[in-house]
Amino acid sequence: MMNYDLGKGKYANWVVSDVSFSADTLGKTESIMYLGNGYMGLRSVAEEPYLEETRNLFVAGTFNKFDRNEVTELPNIADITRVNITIDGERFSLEFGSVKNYVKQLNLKTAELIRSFEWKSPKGKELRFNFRRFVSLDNLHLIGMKMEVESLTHPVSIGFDSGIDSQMTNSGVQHFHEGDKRIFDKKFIQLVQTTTESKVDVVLNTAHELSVNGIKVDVEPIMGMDRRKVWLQYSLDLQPGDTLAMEKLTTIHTSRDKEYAAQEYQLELLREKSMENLRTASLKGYENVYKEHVAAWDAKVWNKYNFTVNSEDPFDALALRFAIYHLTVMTPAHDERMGIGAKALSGEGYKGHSFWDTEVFIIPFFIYSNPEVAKSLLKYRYHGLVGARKKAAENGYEGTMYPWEAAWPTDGEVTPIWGAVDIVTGKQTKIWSGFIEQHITADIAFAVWQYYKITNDQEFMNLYGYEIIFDTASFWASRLEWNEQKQEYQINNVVGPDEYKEHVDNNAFTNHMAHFNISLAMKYYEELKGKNPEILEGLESKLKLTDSYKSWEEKLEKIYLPQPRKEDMVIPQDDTYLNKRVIDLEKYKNQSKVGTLFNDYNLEQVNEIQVSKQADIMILFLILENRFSPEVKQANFDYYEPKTLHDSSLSLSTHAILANDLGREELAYSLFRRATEIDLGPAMNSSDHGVHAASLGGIWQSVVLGFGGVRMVDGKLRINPRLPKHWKDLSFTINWQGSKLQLHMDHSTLTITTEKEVSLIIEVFGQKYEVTGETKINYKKQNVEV
Ligand code: IFM
Repeated sequence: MMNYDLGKGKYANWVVSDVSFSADTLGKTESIMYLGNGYMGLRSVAEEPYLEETRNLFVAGTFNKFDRNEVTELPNIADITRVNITIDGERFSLEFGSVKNYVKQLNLKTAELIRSFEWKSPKGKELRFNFRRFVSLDNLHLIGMKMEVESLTHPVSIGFDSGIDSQMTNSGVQHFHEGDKRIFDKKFIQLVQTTTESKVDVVLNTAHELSVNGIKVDVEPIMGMDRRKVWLQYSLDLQPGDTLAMEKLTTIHTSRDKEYAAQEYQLELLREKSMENLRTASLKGYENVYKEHVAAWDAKVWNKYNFTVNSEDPFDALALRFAIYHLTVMTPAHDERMGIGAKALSGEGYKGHSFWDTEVFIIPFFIYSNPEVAKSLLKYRYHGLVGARKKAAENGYEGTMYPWEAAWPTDGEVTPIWGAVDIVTGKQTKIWSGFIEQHITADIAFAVWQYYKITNDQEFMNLYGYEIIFDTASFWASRLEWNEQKQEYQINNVVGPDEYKEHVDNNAFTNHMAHFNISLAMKYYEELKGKNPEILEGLESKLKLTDSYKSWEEKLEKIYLPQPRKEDMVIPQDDTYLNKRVIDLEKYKNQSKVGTLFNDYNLEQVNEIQVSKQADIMILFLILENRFSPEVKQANFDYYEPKTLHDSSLSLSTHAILANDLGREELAYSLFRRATEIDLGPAMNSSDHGVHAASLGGIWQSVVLGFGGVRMVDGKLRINPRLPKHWKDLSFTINWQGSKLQLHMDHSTLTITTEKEVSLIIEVFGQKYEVTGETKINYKKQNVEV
């Protein structure tokens, strides 16, 4: 059972806890409490094994394709977390004996996993266990684990074996060749494994330190080796009151590590280097490397972003911290060749692939809070031009057609073709997104534009940004279909953001975004022609820009952009949506688990009903907000919100922001709360395959773009705060065009503090202000965006 208020004193609202052990619902805390640093992600599985556990360790970017019928995925690296413990020769497990005071918790501030309880063995011997674990943010290759066992009532003999186990699979798929295993000096263990197709070498090293009552003990271990496994077995006796402490430090390095992109790689050297890293960490000792990790979290995360949410309900602050924790651990900020997985690095779900989730839901956090990381994520898409151009060519288009799901940048499209069972035919449902969910190409161009406008990073644009925007525009120009009868360009046979509508014509989101993409390319082409023609010359041979421009110019004004209907201002989501059957959705709107519609209908039938899986037009209203009037937003929110089941985790936060913009404060807050509960809520199975990365970005968006009202509109900063009634105030730091702004807002005053000598213009509820130093603005809230 989850609990969110166990953190006390300086850790108040920093601790996520599970206070009762259940061997049947392990997935929840394994996922939401997973540890990571962007280089790797370690699921928070118990040390002792359970049948229903999912023991995962992923290293970003190490993709491997098992065979030609599968798509590439992040392989499950060897496990170092399992410890087989015996007490007087009997296996320790919480499924035997009895347990008291069980608490498993993630401290978000220190990024530490702690599990503690008292256990009475079936023979009546009582022991106290305390496990700690961290994945270092200071040394990206390092994992620390500590186990303390105190004998409470009897003399006991405790035994455990622990090492490196590469018998791991991804749901049965073994991605590795077995490599060398070795134990040095009966202490330092090394195991090498190599992926079967991509040939990535992974080297793991581990070592243990034992102490009793704080005094180091040298216990001679028994060495063990088996197929894909190497370990040390220790045993020792404890008297009542004695505490055994075992500290285990592990390092992981791979041939994918960034330095080997630029320098020669040799496995032997990697083995030495990774072992050296472990020896250095071991010399420092567990507590010291842990302290360095905590200091890194303070410096790189908490003190940098400076968030405070002052709410009558402390959960709100915890939920935002939880989101920021996850946004940090999911992001491979160290390597621009890697993107963010839709399930982060927390589970096998979506195979570690990146979707539009990054550009539309996650990148805004980094653009405003840590632009260097946003740049790295956009460079990942720049490197992905290779795969995206391949996809365009394979489909008969020009330019850059980004894959719906992306893995290694050169891979191109990696969306699997077959998915869940069709409840009518019993066959697998075809996943059309990889073929026809195409809006991602414009979403990426949009993200580049947003990054540029918020950071002013001209160098990025010159080197990468313009090329992405031009070449994506060329894709759209070649993708448009001329309708002779209507004398307009259309985009037919797509899946829009709402994935319950397949093979639709003129999805409003897709058409508007394509139009935006082409008009942006034209604007920059014209701007560069005047100001910086060398950039255009540089791109001319690669992109045939002169011809492209002609085609953009010829087509732009003739693109069909779905418009509000006269009678009720509703914009058709696509050509047929508004003519489909309307059914009573109450039962599905009130569901406690997503996707219950599929208990009654298959996807083909859902396609014929006015029901949406997720926000579609509402995202358009959020990201291209000044294309639509407040009245149109209102009318469409009223029409589509009741038809949107929020069966995708990418939905609630967008509707929360729109509801808040429209002055529906209570609805906005309740949608926000539901968004926070996607991973944090009481449902014990919803995160089994991993956390919902986009939704975590959405939580930040709801707070900063929604309640905080921070938006970039046409390159200008607008701040229209609308805090929930029970929030006293909100503060955080953002970056705006190269300088840091500290924002503090309550229900009537917005305080902006700029860096020294910085002066800028911002708009607050329709009024322009020049701000410099500390500026207080008393504002009067308006309900609908002006
Ligand atoms: O990108 C999303 C999509 O919008 C809905 N299905 C899940 C994908 C990955 O999160």
